[in-house]
Parts: sequence; C-alpha cells; structure tokens
Amino acid sequence: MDIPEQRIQIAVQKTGRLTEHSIDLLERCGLKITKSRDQLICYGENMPIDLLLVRDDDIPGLVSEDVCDLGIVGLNIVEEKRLNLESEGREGLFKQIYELDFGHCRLSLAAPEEREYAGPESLENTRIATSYVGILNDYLKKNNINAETVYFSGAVEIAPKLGRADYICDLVSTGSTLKANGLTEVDVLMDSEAVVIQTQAPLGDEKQALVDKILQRLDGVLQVRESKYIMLHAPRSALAEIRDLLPGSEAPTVLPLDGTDDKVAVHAVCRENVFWETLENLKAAGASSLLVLPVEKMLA
Ligand code: PRT
Ligand code: ZN
Repeated sequence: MDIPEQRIQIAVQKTGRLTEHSIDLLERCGLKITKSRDQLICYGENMPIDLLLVRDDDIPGLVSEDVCDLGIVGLNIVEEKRLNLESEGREGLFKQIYELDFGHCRLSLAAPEEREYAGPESLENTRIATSYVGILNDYLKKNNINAETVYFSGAVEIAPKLGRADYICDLVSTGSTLKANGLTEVDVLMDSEAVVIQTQAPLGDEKQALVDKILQRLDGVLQVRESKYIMLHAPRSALAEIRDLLPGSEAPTVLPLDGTDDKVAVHAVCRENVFWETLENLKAAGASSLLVLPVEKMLA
C-alpha cells in the first residue's frame, strides 16, 4: 500500500503588506507554486509544500490549532494572539522560530501634538484607542496604570479627533500617518517584523526534516541579500590593513599572482553592503583591480 506523501502547510497573508515578501522568500528557497492566488490554497509543484492564503490575524490560530505547520506573520499579531489566549486561560500552541527581516514596524503610543507626555504615568485615567487590546493592557498592567482601552478595528488614528480617545496605540513605520493626523509618537511598546511560527505539535521525522530544510534555505536567502563577493589585487605589505577594511568578512582567500611575489589576489565574501567609500578606502590602502559581485546562493 502506498503511504500518502507528507505535505507541509504554510499559512501566508493573502493580500497585504507581507504577501509579496513572504511568497518571494519561499520562491527563493526553491518553491514553485501554482499562481492562482485568488484561491485559498496554492499548491507547491516541485516540493510537498502548500500555501494557505488567509488574513494575517488568522495565521497564529491556524498554526496553534495545527491546521498549518508553519505561518509567516508579523510579531505584533503573534504577541497579540498569545496574550488573548493567555487571558482566556489558554496557551498559544505555536513557537516563534525565525525572524525574517521584513515588515519592520513598531507598536507605539501617540498623542495629539498639544498633549504633554511625561512617561507611562501620563496615561493614568485616560482613554486609549487601539486594535491591540492584549498588548496594550499588558503594558498598562506592567506599568501599574489605570486607563480605559477603546477597541478600534481600523483607522485608529482618527479616534482622538472623534473625541473617542486621548491617546492611540497603533503600528507605525514611517510616521507619516501619525503626522497627517496631527499626532506625535510618545512611546514604543514593541518592535515588530515578520517571523516564522511553527506548531508545537510534533511533526514527525519526515515533515520536520522538510521544515529544517526550508529553514536552512531561508537562512541562506537572508544571508546573501546583503552579501557581496569582492575580488581585488593587493600588495603583500598592505594585506593586514586591507583585511580590516573588508566589511563583515571573516577569512579572505589569498592567492598568488603569476609573475610577481609582491602582489596577491584577495577574494572575500562580505556579509554587508559594499559602498563606494569602502572601495575608495581599499584603493587608498593599495588595492587595485577591484571587482564586487552579487552572491546568489550560500549554504553554510
Ligand atoms: O487583511 P489582513 O487582515 O490580512 O491585513 P491587515 O490590513 O490587517 O494588515 P496589513 O497588510 O496592513 O499589515 C500586515 C503586517 O505588516 C502588520 O501586522 C505588521 O506586522 C506589518 N506592518 C509593517 C504594518 C506596517 N508596517 C504599517 N505601517 N502594518 C500596518 N501598518 C499601518 C499602520 O497600522 C498605520 O495605519 O500603516 C500605517 C502607518 O504607516 P506609516 O508608514 O505612515 O507610519
Ligand atoms: Zn489583519
């Protein structure tokens, strides 16, 4: 009897700020998917991986209830879900296993520009509008503050103008939405970025091996994003100085050059961006024939 193939289900945001990045990352890990993104499920064509396209707020629940094995979602949503479950006396059955370095934002308190803020004590006996009731209440409790939280499912920033709140607690990235609404950021409750969460239910050896493989590939994809391969010629006497100037590189490869003992070729993977200034400094230290190449894949 054939044993059915074990497939991994990954919950990804259907439409929103995280969608393109999430799918692009998985494609860079080698996954080819059917492109019918208006459907609930995208099937992996070359790997036993399927994507469930859902609202971001549903992702921690789907992973926690073991409908999906993995999910890609903002840490703000994960933390809010964890605190909501905790307040119902339940435990979030998911673990955060990987930070993805996109979707960066912060959950902040903001006040109308004319309002004075001197720290959490200024929140005492005020009303605060938010979609993040769990995180806000946790913050107020930790700071021993009595304040009323007013739930808004969206457009939180208009609450003070409507006379519904004194402060707001919302996600901020550039700050331009706050500014456009006459609000000033006064405190940061948490920093957030997209993360991978995994169900705490045991996956079985075959599925866990596949999850580990995806994570190893994700690691490679994230590492090469900023990485560059740099090649140059250097006088032997300047090697130490040149090595120090190479940004984020460990041990460069040093190769002899045909027909000369004074000069060598240096090859190095730099795990940070290589700026013009760096190249100019390397040249000033005696380097020549400088070449900077993008790195496509890396496996540590
Ligand atoms: O439909 P669905 O429920 O799936 O999507 P959504 O509308 O709830 O979420 P979406 O797509 O807006 O955001 C998804 C995730 O992106 C969030 O959970 C965060 O983890 C992350 N993220 C990063 C942000 C922002 N930056 C962000 N700036 N999410 C929302 N914003 C909003 C913020 O709420 C405010 O209205 O953008 C506005 C502020 O932006 P700035 O640049 O003006 O400061
Ligand atoms: Zn949402």
